[in-house]
Amino acid sequence: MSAAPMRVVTNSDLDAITSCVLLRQVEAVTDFLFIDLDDIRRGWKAQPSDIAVNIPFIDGCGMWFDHHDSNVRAESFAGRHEHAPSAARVVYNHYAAAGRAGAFARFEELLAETDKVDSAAFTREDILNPERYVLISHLIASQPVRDGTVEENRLMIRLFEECPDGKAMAEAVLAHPVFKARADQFLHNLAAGKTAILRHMIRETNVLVMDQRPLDEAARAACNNKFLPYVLFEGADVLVRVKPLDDRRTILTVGFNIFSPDNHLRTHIGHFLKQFGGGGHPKAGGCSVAPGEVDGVLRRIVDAFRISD
Ligand SMILES: [Mn+2]
Repeated sequence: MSAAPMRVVTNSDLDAITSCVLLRQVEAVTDFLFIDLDDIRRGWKAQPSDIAVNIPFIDGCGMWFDHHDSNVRAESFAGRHEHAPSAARVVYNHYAAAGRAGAFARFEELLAETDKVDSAAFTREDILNPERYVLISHLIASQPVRDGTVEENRLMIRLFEECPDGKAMAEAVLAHPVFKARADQFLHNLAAGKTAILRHMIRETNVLVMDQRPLDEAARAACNNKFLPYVLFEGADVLVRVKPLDDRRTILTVGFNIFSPDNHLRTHIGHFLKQFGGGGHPKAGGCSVAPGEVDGVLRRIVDAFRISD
């Protein structure tokens, strides 16, 4: 273990949290920073004591771990980048190669489940009736990081770390009042979501559009489930979401149906969204645009991904 105190800089999902847990076992990690990817795109600078993980390389960081093919780096760096189901798996592989896998022994189930969640290797049942780590992954607020997320993420890291039984970590998190309340709310929303998604989804051939602009707060929450649309609308390949954020920004996200065959995706989603100031990966991406530009951008996205019949 290196002596200098380190900070993990990451995004906010189960992979980020598992990476924090693993890095705490092998480095002198004393702090975490959960960063909005928009801040990185705007040039946020890291310090040598920062370990960037599950995010693009940040100038100035001391170490970097990532698994996204879109984030390769030609220059040398301390850490590891490789194709893997999760960034946490990259962290594991890096230290295991140095003979330190023993430090992670207790976290093998957490790591295997993080691989599954982060590579979206879900069954339809995981989506209709999520349990354990799949359920936990839904309880973590994603970007942009909201007030409170940091404390909840720290709490989840601590609960994973303090649980002595590697097979009981999911239960330890879900039994905590903060996450129990969140899980109850999520499962309630899931039931309501099925009805709401069927009511509000717009379908153009193989493209689904969930436009949250006309919806009230309750309906928006009900329609937020990431994968339910893919189970409910068979044969749809792409899901576009329109999420108003504030007076200046509306988020548009584009995702490829995890149950669709790969050859139905003919356009790299992240590359395509660069023209709107966004980015992402081959199968998922997002951009944020001014409210007045949403209709035009939405039309261009739908046209680009629609297969004419
Ligand atoms: Mn990841």
